[in-house]
Amino acid sequence: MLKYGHFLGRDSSVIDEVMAVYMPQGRSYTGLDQVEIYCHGGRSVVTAIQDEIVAAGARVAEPGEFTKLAFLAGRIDLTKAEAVAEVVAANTDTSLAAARDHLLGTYRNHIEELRENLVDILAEIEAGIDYPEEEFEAAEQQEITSRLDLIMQSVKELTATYSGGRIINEGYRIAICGRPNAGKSSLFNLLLRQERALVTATPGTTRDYLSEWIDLGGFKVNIIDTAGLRQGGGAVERKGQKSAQGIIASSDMVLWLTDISAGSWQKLLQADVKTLEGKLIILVGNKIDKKTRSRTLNRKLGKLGIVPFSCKTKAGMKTLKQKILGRIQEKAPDLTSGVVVTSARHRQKLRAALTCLNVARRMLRRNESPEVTSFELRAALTALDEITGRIYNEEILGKIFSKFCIGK
Ligand SMILES: Nc1nc2c(ncn2[C@@H]2O[C@H](COP(=O)(O)OP(=O)(O)OP(=O)(O)O)[C@@H](O)[C@H]2O)c(=O)[nH]1
Ligand SMILES: [Mg+2]
Repeated sequence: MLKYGHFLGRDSSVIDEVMAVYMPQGRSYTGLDQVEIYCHGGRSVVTAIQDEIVAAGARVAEPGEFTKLAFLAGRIDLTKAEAVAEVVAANTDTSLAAARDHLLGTYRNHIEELRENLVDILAEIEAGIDYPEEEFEAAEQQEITSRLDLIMQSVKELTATYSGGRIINEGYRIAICGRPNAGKSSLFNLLLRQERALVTATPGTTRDYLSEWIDLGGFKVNIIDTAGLRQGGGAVERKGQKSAQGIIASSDMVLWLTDISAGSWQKLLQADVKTLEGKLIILVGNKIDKKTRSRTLNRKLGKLGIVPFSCKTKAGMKTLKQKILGRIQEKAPDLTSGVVVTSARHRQKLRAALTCLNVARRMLRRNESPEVTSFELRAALTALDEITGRIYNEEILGKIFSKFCIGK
């Protein structure tokens, strides 16, 4: 029952007009007896009420403590607890959708199913240890191996979703690169819809890189404006170029800008592209507005896979955005299945499980040492249980919940 009343201080003065609710043990978020007080939202009123409560003997909760209590009370598993933090941190539609699926338990159920299948196999192997006179027949061994294969396949597939899951959680990194004066900072500002980077006609304007976040079609994208790459330049510019190389290496995609109004741009581009081998690149032919007879040029650029573009007139913006989005979507996971690994911690545990399963499978195939097989299967089981929190220790919990904000 939600009650209305006044919150009184120690000196009986009214601090605020509030509503309060009592949730009994077992029927609250934490699973414990819980009271919630709804006051006005101002900073000083909240602090005043908090001070009174603390003076009466309470203490302020640590980051994530409410969710940690819910986990310890067995109300939610670790994947759901972590999903709470993901939901709070989600700042695009896709990251929210992934977090919500984790919260709803589809992901947990998938891991639990793998676990159950693993437990079944383990039981049969351990029965073999206890009754060594009943050796596995070839057919039986074959059957267990193929069941193990299915589990391993699932673990592999799940681990593979992380490359897309990481995009959802940490964002997609796009470096804007090219020769000096190509218009990189102009494009950066356009994508950001804000005059963030300095734009001048002098080549070598950008030295230090600039990094900002944008939402592109529901994806969290980190765009980085870099120093133009060329031979020479002063010491500062050279340092900027060095950092640009590092940014290219760590980015998921490179937007390579070329000033197609400059002479011999094609030759330069050919040489530049060679240095980017192995990277996902989108070539942008900037300053198309400076060219007359742009139709023939457009066709030529199209043949070379270059997006005709102008920062000045914004021509080509739609095509460019669609092209970028298409590339992101190729990598992004299908969220409808709800089983996407977005956490580096989970991926690490899945990899650990896979390593153990590999050893176990080898032993099983050779019909060797059921003790070792069982040991490895148990280790794999532990790794899965550490994802859901069937097995945990204070260190794991500390790491997970310290990332939460206070009050969650
Ligand atoms: N006509 C025309 N000029 C452009 C276009 N894009 C950029 N410019 C001009 O080109 C010059 C360089 O633009 P910037 O955005 O500073 O180029 P940058 O690649 O960041 O240059 P650095 O930081 O020096 O490497 C500026 O004078 C811009 O106004 C375009 O599409 N058309
Ligand atoms: Mg610049």
